[in-house]
Amino acid sequence: MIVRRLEEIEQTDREVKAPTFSSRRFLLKGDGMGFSFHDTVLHAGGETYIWYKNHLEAVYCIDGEGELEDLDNGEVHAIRPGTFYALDGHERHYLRAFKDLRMMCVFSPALTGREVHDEDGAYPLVPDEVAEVAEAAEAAG
Ligand code: 9YT
Repeated sequence: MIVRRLEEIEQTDREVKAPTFSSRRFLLKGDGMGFSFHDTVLHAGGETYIWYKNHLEAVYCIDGEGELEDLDNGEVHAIRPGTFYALDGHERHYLRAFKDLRMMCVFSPALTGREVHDEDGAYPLVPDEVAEVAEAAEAAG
């Protein structure tokens, strides 16, 4: 069993600080669960462009206020505590925080912990995941 507390993660390499958000990674690939789990705070006033073309992400808001703009269909969704969304179609989107947004995020495949958003707003895959995704795509035809 894995038991961790936020204060043990803050200010360690499990806390990744980006210009518009801070991501505290409770579970990473090395923990062997098959997904990663993050407590992410998007800072008030920030706008983040995201396109997770290599990962699936599910997100649950527990605090704050903001919006999600789906750039694939132009829809804008308010985000408030209790809002959940899942990027099951690798949708390109903007996240805007009007107040600090606290989001619980699950990624599959798991992040290794080294990733930072690239110029496309994505997290790159690590080499063995590139092979796994290629195999899955081949199997799906
Ligand atoms: C929903 C969200 O906060 N996305 C950006 C950051 C990502 N969740 C992460 O790396 O924790």
